[in-house]
Amino acid sequence: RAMSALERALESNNRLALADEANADLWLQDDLRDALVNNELSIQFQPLVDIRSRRVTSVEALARWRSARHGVIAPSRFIALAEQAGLAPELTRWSVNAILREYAPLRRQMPELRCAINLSPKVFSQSGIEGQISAALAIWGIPPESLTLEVTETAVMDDPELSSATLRHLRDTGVRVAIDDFGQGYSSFTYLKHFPATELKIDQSFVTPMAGDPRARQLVRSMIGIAHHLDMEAVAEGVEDATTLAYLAEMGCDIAQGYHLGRPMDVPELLQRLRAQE
Ligand code: G
Ligand code: MN
Repeated sequence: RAMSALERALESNNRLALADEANADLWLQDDLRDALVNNELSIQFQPLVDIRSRRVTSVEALARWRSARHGVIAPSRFIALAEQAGLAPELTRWSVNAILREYAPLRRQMPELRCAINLSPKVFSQSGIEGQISAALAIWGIPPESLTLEVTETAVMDDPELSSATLRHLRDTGVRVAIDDFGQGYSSFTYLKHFPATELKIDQSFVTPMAGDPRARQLVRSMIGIAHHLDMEAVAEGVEDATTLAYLAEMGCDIAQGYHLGRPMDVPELLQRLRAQE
């Protein structure tokens, strides 16, 4: 921190810079490095519900960083920080293992419950990601069919050839692949032609306003059609009320996720929820 203040001081007119004014992101990156080593990140699970049977069929693992110094930091923020700091590989390694460690005992109680993990877009330029995931599955005794990897369109568009080759290899081992936040950001239908995904997750910006917005509904209906015509399951993210869930059921959407069905929760709370459904 002193070094970064010195650097800025040398470039400033008055030759003065205070360390506590130094780039806040650099501090955060430092603390994130420590957080990874000290296990300060925790995992929560959000249920995904089969719309027809109303049963929880899968959970999405979401990382949480509660920092003693900075409070709760959203995943979108610390994942971006990790990428800037070149920590994406460490974060991926940490989260894959931390998630599977908590998921393994859950799966032993409920063998048909699947688990979804979000992959950072940077992961595809990292060598050995396939081996890393297969090794982690073997260590925790989890069959590849129980794991879904969620990747955003943007991740795919960064390097369509590399990412689809990597995902194809993983898909061949039985791992499932979901296109996350579909419809958000820039996308192209070209990649959908060859992309080995098993499910399409419709971005919450279309789903959340459905109850009061006919155009949002028509877009969601169309996206469900795209999913089904390409032999993918349609998943709606950000379902916040019963009206939306009823629309989705009528449209033939397969899976729903959102605050109306369950917020991200820790394992004891999730177990309670799963027992209640039994
Ligand atoms: O990008 P991805 O879809 O993986 O991000 C999931 C994020 O969306 C999580 O941070 C989760 O807490 C949040 N989320 C989940 N369900 C809802 C919901 O119903 N409404 C809103 N606003 N956010 C949600
Ligand atoms: Mn996701």
